[in-house]
Amino acid sequence: MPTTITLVQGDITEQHVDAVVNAANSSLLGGGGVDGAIHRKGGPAILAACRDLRASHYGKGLPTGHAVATTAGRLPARWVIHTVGPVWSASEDRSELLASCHRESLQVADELGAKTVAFPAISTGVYRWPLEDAARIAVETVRGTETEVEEVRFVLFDERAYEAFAVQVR
Ligand code: AR6
Repeated sequence: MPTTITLVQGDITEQHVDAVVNAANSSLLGGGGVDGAIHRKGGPAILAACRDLRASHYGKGLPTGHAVATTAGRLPARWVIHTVGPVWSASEDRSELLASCHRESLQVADELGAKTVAFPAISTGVYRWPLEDAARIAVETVRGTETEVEEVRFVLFDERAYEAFAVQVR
């Protein structure tokens, strides 16, 4: 069955889904934006799990384009899938890394058995990726990925981001 793509304008920390994707950084130790919101609302269990992952697997940090799961702590979701988006560059094409975040997150979701997964607009905040381009890459990649995930829900914080994704999904 093909994955259904849905769009919501709102806060990803409030989504009742199996897994929420976090636009993390390679330290996995938290930050601002959606990362800060997830850690704040999910509570200290998420940071504790991230520290364990660093100690066991990612001493040098989680590489850009990769994804890894932890508990979702007190969030309504079961898991957080942390992925590290690329910082926007005008001189270098890093699209493949942004696509990889989406592909790898879906692969981790499949390993977990997650059927509903919420994504934020990865790299479009602190990492400055132009929204329209990020939306195109995100939607094309989800459409082009073989997965058992039944619903991918893009959760867009504001109307501009929502519109950028709506253009791709129509
Ligand atoms: N729900 C949904 N979307 C949100 C929320 C929320 N609660 N909060 C922000 N956004 P960003 P990045 C949107 O900066 O660009 C962190 O410090 C936001 O409007 O969170 O991948 C990390 O630790 C934007 O459209 O992530 C990294 O250091 C989108 O989420 C760095 O930022 C992504 O913005 C990652 O930067």
